[in-house]
Amino acid sequence: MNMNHAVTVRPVKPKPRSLETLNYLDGKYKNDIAKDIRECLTASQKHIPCKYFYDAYGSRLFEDICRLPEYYPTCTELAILREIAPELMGTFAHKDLVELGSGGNLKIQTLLDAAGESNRATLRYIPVDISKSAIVEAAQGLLERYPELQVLGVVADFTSQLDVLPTERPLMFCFLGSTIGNMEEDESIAFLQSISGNMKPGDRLLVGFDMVKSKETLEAAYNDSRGVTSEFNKNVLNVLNKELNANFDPSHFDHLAFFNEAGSRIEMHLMANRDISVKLESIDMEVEFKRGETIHTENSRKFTKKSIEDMAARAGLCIRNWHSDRDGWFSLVVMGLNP
Ligand code: SAH
Ligand code: AVI
Repeated sequence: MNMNHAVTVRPVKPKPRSLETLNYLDGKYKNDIAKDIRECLTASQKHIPCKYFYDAYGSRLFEDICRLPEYYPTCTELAILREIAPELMGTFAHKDLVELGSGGNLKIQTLLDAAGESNRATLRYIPVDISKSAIVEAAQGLLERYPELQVLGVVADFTSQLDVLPTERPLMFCFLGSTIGNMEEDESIAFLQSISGNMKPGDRLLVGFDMVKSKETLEAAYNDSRGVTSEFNKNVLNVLNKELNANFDPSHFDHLAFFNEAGSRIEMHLMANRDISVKLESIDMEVEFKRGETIHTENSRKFTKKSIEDMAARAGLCIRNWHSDRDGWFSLVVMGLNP
């Protein structure tokens, strides 16, 4: 061998795998929002489905909410996740990790770190979200951090399109952040049933639940002093302006968030601060608001151990493991199919 031509071999960092995305929302989103808003703004209590919060700006605002000192759910859930991640992920290989309503990538990083590089190289992470920008931004960050990871981003509505998900490999579904609390009770049971319809024996579902606690703590989390939650709430009007060619002026509405004890839920509303008339040109609609009238924009249900057990039973799922913080503010529950 001619040593003059010897080549120094250096370990090569694997090239980040590219992100594969499947978009099942093109076309559907426009039709859904037109139909939903026509119905919801003509109801006696005007309302807007909370999935419409999450355009690119709304997704970023939610990330800002997660960093607020008053918004305890994120840091409380993360602390529990850090504790249980080694047990959940230590042997997680050759499986799919499906995250419904994935948003940013902070929480999933905790699980992926615990999986370790050799497991990570065999698993596939499948984030599912209505917000394409959230999926792309989060996945790009993950691929930088874990070049060995395979990511399949799915842009879809998880309330109606779960059947598009691959199910051939063993699965763990994650539904974190207490997003389940943004559904009505019956809706959440139907949703859990549709997940269990995609599960095989041995598959798992990890769900985050925000628990009932003092009214003061709850209301502070949705009325932060920096006004980020207010901006998030009002942004839904910008979404309607953009998607339906409407002319809402968000400054004509005030943010309102309070704990409805009887319903065990935080309610968010937008309250008209004057008499208003709004045109939504794309759906040929005009809507009047009296001063003081509200648009109900979100419910965020708060749970007890009993309400969670009842829900799992009604959905035909069994609870395998239960994890909470010391104060009982948040619970992470591992569910499986009934034996
Ligand atoms: N899981 C993350 C984000 C929670 S925010 C966390 O725990 O911090 C709720 C997420 O669900 C947002 O990213 C939003 O875009 C998504 N989402 C809301 N409704 C949805 C729907 N119907 N289908 C798919 N994604 C939805
Ligand atoms: C995504 N979801 C669980 C949040 C919640 O707390 O209900 C959305 C949110 N709304 C206001 N602040 C945060």
